[in-house]
Amino acid sequence: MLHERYFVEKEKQDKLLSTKNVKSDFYNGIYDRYVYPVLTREHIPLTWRYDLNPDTNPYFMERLGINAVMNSGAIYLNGKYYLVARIEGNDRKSFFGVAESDNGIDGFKFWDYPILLDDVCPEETNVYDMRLTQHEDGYIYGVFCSESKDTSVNDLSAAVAAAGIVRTKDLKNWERLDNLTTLRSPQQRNVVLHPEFVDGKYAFYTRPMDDFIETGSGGGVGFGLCEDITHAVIDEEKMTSLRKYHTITEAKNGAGATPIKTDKGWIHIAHGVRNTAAGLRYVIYAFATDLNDPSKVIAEPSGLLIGPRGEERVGDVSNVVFTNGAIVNENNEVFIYYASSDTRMHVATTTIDKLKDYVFNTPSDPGRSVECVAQRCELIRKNLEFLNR
Ligand code: M1P
Repeated sequence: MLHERYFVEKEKQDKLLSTKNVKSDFYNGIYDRYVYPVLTREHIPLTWRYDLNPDTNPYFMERLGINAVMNSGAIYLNGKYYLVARIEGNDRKSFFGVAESDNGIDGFKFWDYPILLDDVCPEETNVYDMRLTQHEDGYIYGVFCSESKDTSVNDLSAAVAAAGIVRTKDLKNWERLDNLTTLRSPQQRNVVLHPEFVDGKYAFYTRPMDDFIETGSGGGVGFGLCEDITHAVIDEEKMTSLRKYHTITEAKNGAGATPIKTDKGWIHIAHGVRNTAAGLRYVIYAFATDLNDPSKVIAEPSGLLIGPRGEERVGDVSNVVFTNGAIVNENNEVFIYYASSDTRMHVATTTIDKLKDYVFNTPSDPGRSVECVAQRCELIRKNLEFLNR
């Protein structure tokens, strides 16, 4: 017999999973925000957390609790919206689970089991933030952060970040490939596989780092090519979207969702980080690269696209929004999935036309207050002229 509390918790969860999402009253003309998160720790199946047998769990306690559901890769397959979520247990270890929805904005439900990766890296302690790429070679690739203890220094919290690579055709059977090696960068995080071959090679957006937290000399989002995805080695990394002084990317930045192909260029939705007296602030920004040379930035709207607002500002790591997945459906609707404060997942929706208009027609950052005011005055002048015509 099941514990009576099981039925209470099950009913609460069923209600949560069947709650219809609604657009919030936020407006900027670029995208819509939604009132409810699409995934939270309360979405995790009870079978993943409780021992349902009253003989071994008479108090119906959570035996393996979940702390957060966040940074999710996203893919659209056969009319369904899939998130490969980063799920963090109470034990601080993250892992991946597939959640599926019919419409991309609500009803996300986890499959019966999380993803059990092949245990090929004995030193690997933690895995997180998978980016999914439907590659033209026919596979779906997942590129994620593979974190290990840094045993070269006498510091218990020192870690090394590398890019792990898996591939699948159905999100069910995953083949683990060698971790990416970047010959010029000691650490990597926020690595994304480009969906098409470039010069006949696999192309990765990288994030060169000297250290686990600090990017050090790493100047921004990098780009490199490799011949063999099963033993991926990148020799040269050139820079794409740069970190810049007194901008949203001053402290660091990193590739986010797999780039979206449009007739005007590849649209990238990435994250930028700056330091504040209250700690690091993570926001989401966008830029475009050349269709024939996806490393070449051709448009970079000024400032942030999505910043943490309201309840999004508070969580395990407050003042953070972070994306590693977006979906474009057959109607050219765009679903940008983002986590807030390393705690829960949200969606913002827009269209390819709006995203192109935003990326290619929003002025870029002139870099100095005086020039920014001049830029704004010019907008005001044209508006007043228009209003008084
Ligand atoms: O805590 C905020 C984010 O920090 C990291 O991003 P970055 O490598 O740019 O510092 C990531 O670990 C990410 O998971 C996390 O959301």
